[in-house]
Amino acid sequence: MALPSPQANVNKICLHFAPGTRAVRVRWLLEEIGVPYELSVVSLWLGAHKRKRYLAVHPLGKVPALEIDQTVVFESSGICLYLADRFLEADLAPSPSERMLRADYCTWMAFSAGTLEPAILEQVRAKKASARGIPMLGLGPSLTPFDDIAEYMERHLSKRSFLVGDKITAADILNGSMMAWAHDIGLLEGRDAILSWVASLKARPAYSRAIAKC
Ligand SMILES: N[C@@H](CCC(=O)N[C@@H](CS)C(=O)NCC(=O)O)C(=O)O
Repeated sequence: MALPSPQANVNKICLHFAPGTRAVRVRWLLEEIGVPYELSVVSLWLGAHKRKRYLAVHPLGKVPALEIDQTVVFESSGICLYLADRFLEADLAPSPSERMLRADYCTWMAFSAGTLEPAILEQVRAKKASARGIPMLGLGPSLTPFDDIAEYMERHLSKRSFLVGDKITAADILNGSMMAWAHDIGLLEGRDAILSWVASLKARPAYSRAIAKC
């Protein structure tokens, strides 16, 4: 049976974009998929990404963000994961039933944001600093300040018990394990919603088993 083309059954897709940023990877993927989309150029130069109108799309005021299927996806790797699964017919992701390929694919999808990107940013900072003959630069705009993240997550968790839907997902485990560290070093004072989420995660028997002595 022929698979439907990527154009079939698609509501409006809008990519919030700025040239030369992480938004390029999402535009590239959309182009590979071949699905029609609208480009909304956000001027970082003019600070449009920190205006109220755009903050309603991306709560941290960053690009990219993708409006699709009556919702918004942000984080470039999250958007790429979503799109590749959403348009499986474009054949840019192994299907979940192709277990071995999918395992490799998950590794590489997370590798990009978790391992490759920070290592490259580090090199960029070092190169810029040495070109200017100054000590290593601060992370600046390449790193989102922890307080901005905590404020956003506090708002998010004040309306729900878990990050996604109404039951625990792997997203709670990934982000919750980081926030447990943040808690340990005293970064969560006054963040009641995050604190109660972390406490509920730490109360899970599986968490106790995960941190058991071995
Ligand atoms: N981890 C995020 C990072 C997003 C990000 O920091 N985007 C930059 C452009 S590459 C941005 O919008 N910077 C403006 C700012 O943070 O004020 C992603 O991959 O989408």
